Amino acid sequence: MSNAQTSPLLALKNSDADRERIEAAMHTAVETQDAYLTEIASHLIVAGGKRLRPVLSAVAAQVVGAKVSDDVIRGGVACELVHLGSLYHDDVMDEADTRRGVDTVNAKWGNLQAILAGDFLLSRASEIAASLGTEVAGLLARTIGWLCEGQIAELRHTYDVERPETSYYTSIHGKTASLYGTAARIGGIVAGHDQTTIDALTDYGNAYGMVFQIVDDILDITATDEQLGKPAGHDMVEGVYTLPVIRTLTLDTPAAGELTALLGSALDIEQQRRALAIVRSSDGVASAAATAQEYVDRAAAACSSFADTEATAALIAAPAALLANVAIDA
Ligand code: GRG
Repeated sequence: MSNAQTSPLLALKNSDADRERIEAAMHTAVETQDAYLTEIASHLIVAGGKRLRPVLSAVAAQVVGAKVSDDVIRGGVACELVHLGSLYHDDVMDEADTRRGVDTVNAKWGNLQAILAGDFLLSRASEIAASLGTEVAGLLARTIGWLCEGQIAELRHTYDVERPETSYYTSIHGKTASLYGTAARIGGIVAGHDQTTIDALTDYGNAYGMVFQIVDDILDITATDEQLGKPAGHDMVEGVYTLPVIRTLTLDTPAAGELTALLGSALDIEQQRRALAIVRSSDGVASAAATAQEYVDRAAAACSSFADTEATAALIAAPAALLANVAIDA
């Protein structure tokens, strides 16, 4: 299950045409003289994906009514290639078999191919960023570092029932939000917006990314196996304790005590069912959703100085639409 299938960012008047340009630029970006490498590097592009990062770059370019230039599209594509490269590496680390409804690159070709093709995607992203100037090149390089930092922050606390919230925020800022912040910022820089608008777009992208990841983490607990396309509670079983779980663990209730005793190591099937039932019925889910709402508000506040355009309205609506996927019984 994806939490952004019906995003207002995908409903702008010229959105379909821009997405066709994004598709074409994605394929061009990974072409090489080696058909084998091109096939591996294209694998997840062909498989699908929402292309939300380049879409965000394009919408960011339009907040003052600017046309979406080819360079804005290429800047967004650089971000999407970083996203893809990180997925190639992530699937190796997780030994994942499927993604976007197809075999992962590691499952189909092997770990070595997946690592190298992931590196190749980062290389093509860097080349595009360099062609857009030193500011964009430096920003993309820094963002790749943030993704690694986010992933490390997560690894450091796997199976840690005392994982601090600060670790969770550092992790999701690095692994998810920073690339949205960068996609929006690159859209603003390449479109030639003023510095105040560029900074506000960055704040917006970061806040959007925080909502995206918190909602994803809540859905991992609350959605059904069918909706998710994988067993619910997968993160918790893998030892990745996300915000709803961290919040449940810190409650002063017997169920929280039981959860603390259960977690901390691998779970058998019965323990998985019980742990999931505890988190689902606790206040931790609503409390995590309330935090997501704070980021929705932050994203809207970041848009307060933008002109009253269709693009601005879509930016304001998008994070709230993400959170609406989480139905909380009050
Ligand atoms: C090599 C750049 C690099 C990083 C290494 C592996 C790693 C460190 C970071 C990966 C972190 C990671 C998997 C973050 C989650 C990203 C995320 C939000 C995925 C879901 O994105 P969607 O919904 O997916 O946009 P689609 O399939 O639509 O693109």
